[in-house]
Amino acid sequence: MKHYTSINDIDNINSWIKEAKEIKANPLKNIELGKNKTLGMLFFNSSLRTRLSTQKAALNLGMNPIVMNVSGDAWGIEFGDGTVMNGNTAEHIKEAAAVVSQYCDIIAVRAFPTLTDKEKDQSEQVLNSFVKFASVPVISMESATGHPLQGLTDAITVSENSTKKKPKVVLSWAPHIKALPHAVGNSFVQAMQKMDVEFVITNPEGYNLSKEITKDTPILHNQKEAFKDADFVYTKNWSSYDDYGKILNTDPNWTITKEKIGNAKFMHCLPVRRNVVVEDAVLDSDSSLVIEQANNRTFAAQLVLKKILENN
Ligand code: AN0
Ligand code: CP
Repeated sequence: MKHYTSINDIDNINSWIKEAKEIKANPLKNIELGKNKTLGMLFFNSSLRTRLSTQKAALNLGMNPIVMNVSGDAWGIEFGDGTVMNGNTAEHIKEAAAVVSQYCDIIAVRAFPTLTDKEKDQSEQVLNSFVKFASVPVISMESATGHPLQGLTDAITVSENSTKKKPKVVLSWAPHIKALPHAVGNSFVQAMQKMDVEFVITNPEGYNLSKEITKDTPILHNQKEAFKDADFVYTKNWSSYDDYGKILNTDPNWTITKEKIGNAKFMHCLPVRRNVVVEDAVLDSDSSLVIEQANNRTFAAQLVLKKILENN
């Protein structure tokens, strides 16, 4: 594996989960592996978990992380080919990626979708331009259509907390006041499709994720029916995919409550809006895995960095 930009880059999810658990049990075992190697982390968008856990993962491997908020702090980057650059962008990705590649052994990028231009978002222009023009491996820290570090984390967390051979996992849409990306939902779907779980998705009409992602996974528009006998309820808001980037529904009947999920474990990637997406009683209960889930971000990132360091 040269780059890690999608859940599709995971060749064997069970062996990856096993290795991540070994890293979690002994996080400093490979402290020499990344000695004198630099991880460059470029953020086009906000972050708390990804920014800190990925640095922590690099430090656990003996790497030196360097971090930049690209939006605002760097020159505006042009991604268009052949553009006459007399507008707001001052530097082309061809130079920017080549330059950063000289300072860094691995480049990690966070670049959210526009949610207004479906074609542009589907083309993953920012992430793919780094892959194309950087001379070193590239890691996605959430791109327009995927959040593979989160999806790997979620697979690890489900595996750690399973008491059954084949647990029932439900991905439920929940309301939100802002139009959010599909990336977390997409990567979670792809991760669960690789695992030995009974997996269903529930969302209102008009909110189906891309068919190219959901494939044959059942989609129920009745949340109550979907939650029946669930062992894990993973919640995330996303904007409409078909009516691209639009908010069609903020129905509070979709908010996650203790009553609805019963004994199921609750998962969310965070950040989460309390009492909009999920009520306090769920987050403040023993059923919530969200803090441990965020902890596992470090070990997922560390596994990905380790594999790239070993293979390049
Ligand atoms: C982002 C999203 O929904 O993709 C990041 C989640 C990790 N969330 C928000 O913008 C609130
Ligand atoms: N879950 C997640 O990626 O969180 P941040 O946006 O804070 O990095």
